[in-house]
Amino acid sequence: MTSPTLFPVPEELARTAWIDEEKYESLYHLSIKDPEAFWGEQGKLVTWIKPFTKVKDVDYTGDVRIRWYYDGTLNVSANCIDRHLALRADQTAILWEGDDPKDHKHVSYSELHENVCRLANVLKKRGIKKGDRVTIYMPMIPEAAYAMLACTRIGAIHSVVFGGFSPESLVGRIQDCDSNCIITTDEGLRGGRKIPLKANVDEALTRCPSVKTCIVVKHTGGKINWVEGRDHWYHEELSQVGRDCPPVEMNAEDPLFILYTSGSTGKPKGVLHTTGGYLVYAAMTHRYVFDYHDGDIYWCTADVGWVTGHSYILYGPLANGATTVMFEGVPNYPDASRFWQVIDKHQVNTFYTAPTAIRALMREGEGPVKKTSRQSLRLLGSVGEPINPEAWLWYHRVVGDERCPIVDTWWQTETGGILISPLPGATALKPGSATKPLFGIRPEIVDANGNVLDGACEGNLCIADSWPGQMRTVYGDHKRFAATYFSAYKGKYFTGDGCRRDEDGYYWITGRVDDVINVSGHRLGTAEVESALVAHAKVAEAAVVGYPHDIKGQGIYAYVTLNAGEQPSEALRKELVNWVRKEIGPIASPDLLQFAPSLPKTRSGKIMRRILRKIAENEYGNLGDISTLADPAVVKDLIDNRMNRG
Ligand code: 6R9
Repeated sequence: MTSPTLFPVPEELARTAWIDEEKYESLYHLSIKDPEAFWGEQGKLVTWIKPFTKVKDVDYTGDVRIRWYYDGTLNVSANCIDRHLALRADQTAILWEGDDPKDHKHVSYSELHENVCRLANVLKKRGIKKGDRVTIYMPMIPEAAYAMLACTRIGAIHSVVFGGFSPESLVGRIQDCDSNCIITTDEGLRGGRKIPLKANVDEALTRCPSVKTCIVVKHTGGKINWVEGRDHWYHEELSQVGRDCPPVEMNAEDPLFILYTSGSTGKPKGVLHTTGGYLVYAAMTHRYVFDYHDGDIYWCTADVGWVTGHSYILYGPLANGATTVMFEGVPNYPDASRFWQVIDKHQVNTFYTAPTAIRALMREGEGPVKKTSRQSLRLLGSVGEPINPEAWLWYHRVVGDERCPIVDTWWQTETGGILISPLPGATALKPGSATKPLFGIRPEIVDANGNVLDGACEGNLCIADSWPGQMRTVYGDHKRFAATYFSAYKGKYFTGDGCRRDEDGYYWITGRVDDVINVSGHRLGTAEVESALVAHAKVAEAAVVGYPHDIKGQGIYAYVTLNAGEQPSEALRKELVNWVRKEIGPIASPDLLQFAPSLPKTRSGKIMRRILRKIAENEYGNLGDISTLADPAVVKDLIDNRMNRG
């Protein structure tokens, strides 16, 4: 394979960035040779109540134990707010841009402080204590950030559930962590459409008796149902408490938040992050990867319902005293120029988004981009899925006017922060490659037998040693944690991703190697979609696979076998797609749904997904070995009736 064009580090950045090439090499070397010394030093990025004397205690074998800075104490909200007040009380902490281009709001660090303290007092008044789980189900409004930070102030563990998830999904996430309080909003707004958040909560709570308190932010003013005694208006509650709330002293290893994410099984896992290591890692990576300097206006377009929103809208930027933009809307409302208009309006310097958004906007041509200035931009970022070189080049040339480096950041909910990414002042770029590991990160590429491969190679991506932002457990199921991540390759963290390393030591993520698919940058387990389908009364069996999709990266392809006596029809196809949408949420709606009289199985009854994937990809000429199939005739029917003929 010929090496693609290298995009060198812009000269000015090499001079001004926190990390240049030489520094990257020497610090990386040190971080691997002496992790205790390196991470001990980085630990100073946060303010400790009681400084740590112990840095690291990690064992990837047996039960798996991961502890960082574990005799130190701190408070996350004090680090994200209070410690900045002396210098930045009036600086904008959160720059909110509404769904409607007419709406925006600057929240200063002192306003953030007051709002967070008041809400923390409300939670205390409602009986929420350290260690309690608080579910947050909100749109992208500043109150979502207040809610998260208020939890951290009193030591409650937040579990943010993406506003696009259904009542059913909300129930699962509330019950799994037994949360006793939920914070929500009357309605969300996206692209001019209303999202009935409170109505979804009402539906979910009929099955969640653990939740005694529901705090409701008035956002659209839409009509909602009210349960006396359980529901409380946010604004009324806030006005009844004081603005003084001392931060609670937390151990570095006290839980900070749970975030549910999809895996290979039907039930999402509660990824648990803890206080000290997570914050150090979020702060360090935000500072170096985005080369964050005082005064920069930084915009990450993710939703706080995903880990990117946690680490790179909220915790990383605020720990660094940044101005972080929070956007309620969508890229194409009111039109396809919105992102670029917001960049001009707020003079954004750093812009961090997902490949799926870039591909969708690319389809609209250069016009909507070129009618804006974008002169304030200095750095672009990408996250969530592999970025194809075409989209990378367009992003670089059209959006960044060939002036702005692109940091393609690879990481996961489990990793807490970015692990593989260019540093803008240090790394020459190759379109489509996440380039090099960050400090302290030891990627290893292993073959199916667990042999570690050298030099240029391709295989499964593992990480050989821990870093402070790593998840600590699956909430309530430590066995599952050890089994999911540490059993495939002994003594290593297995990421679930495939990866290639080239002759220059650059990493190229090739996508998931397990039954997880990535739809528009959102992670979904195929098993989750299958469980939703078989829950429908007319469905006997279902198999779900991903297939290449121009905009979404991967689309969802479902094969459905109906119960005896049921007839396939267009109406039923629609009904099933809507059913999944209702069971999980819009992001899980199958793009293509094929009725299959039966599924290809081995004689022992295992569905042969490899074959289903090939047919979904329209690559049916190359099915490989099908001699183990119980009934080869099944395959012919699947091919004849395939849905993807593109
Ligand atoms: C942060 C986030 C994690 C999965 C991950 C991988 C894919 C994320 C990527 C990328 C290639 C990148 N992924 N960033 N693949 N290049 N820059 O997205 O977390 O939602 O847990 O997804 O996303 O497959 O394993 P999460």
